[in-house]
Amino acid sequence: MSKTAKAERTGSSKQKVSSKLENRAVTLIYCPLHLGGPHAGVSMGPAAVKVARLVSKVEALGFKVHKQVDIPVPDVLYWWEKSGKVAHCVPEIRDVSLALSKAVEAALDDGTVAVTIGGDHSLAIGSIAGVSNYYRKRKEEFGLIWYDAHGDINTPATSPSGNVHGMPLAVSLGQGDERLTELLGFSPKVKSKRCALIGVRDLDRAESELIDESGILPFSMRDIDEHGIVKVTRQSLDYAARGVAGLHVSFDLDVMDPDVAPGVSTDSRGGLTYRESHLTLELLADSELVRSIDIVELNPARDVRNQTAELAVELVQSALGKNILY
Ligand SMILES: [Mn+2]
Repeated sequence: MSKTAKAERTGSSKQKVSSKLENRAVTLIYCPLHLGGPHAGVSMGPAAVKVARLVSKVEALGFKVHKQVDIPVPDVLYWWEKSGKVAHCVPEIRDVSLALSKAVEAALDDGTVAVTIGGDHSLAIGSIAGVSNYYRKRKEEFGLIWYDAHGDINTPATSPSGNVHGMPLAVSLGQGDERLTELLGFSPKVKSKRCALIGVRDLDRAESELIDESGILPFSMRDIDEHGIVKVTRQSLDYAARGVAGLHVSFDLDVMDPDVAPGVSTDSRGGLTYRESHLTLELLADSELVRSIDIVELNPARDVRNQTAELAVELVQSALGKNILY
């Protein structure tokens, strides 16, 4: 491509990311929450992502790192037997969720993109609460795109394990333990008509029914195999992001195939490839609506040479609009 053509396409020969973000700055929020399941290794996720040079990789895109925030998590290891009808560690997860919600809301108030690094997926209860409160104050709507091998839509009544990291989507939709759904004093945090779920392939018995009843738009791996990740991503945007002021991306690394992302707590074969994962986030970035991102379930205790942490950093870059050619 000629230099002129390149400049016309990009507006500037140096530009590497989408241009419409008013303030090209991010707030990096580290939330080593491990109480949503029995996989304590997720508490090392933020440390592994720091080792993988998250800050400099984000700065290399031309973003300023406005602030880095560490969310305190109780330094305890719980061991529990599987038991039905009871959600584990709810008071502790509620406290962490409250602190995280404030940090995410403040990041958005500051005009920055809020990037939360986990930690297990129960942290999305807090991040989405913060996002929701931000748009609520402004009387604006937001959309949610949730990437996961699992449904994360269990309630204490349906969960076979009682692990809260299997419940955060349900909580955000207003279903489940009231101590969590009523965080910040309102519920639901997101409307089901503004939610898409991408990559599911491993559902508990009741979950497919819950998904069906919920009104969210789900795409299984079979849908992605049959129609391709581009079509699935565009349909998700059409459903969740039409007319919204911003988009929250909740990315569980277990949506990827374990061959590519081995360092997760609950891996499941047959997931997204390396390129599908990047491409779907690049397409979201093209919408220029991404204002907040969770990267969760990174478990360095199960990783190989920190490759999943490095991948997590690359995925943040794609979600922030890193382009390969221009
Ligand atoms: Mn999940």
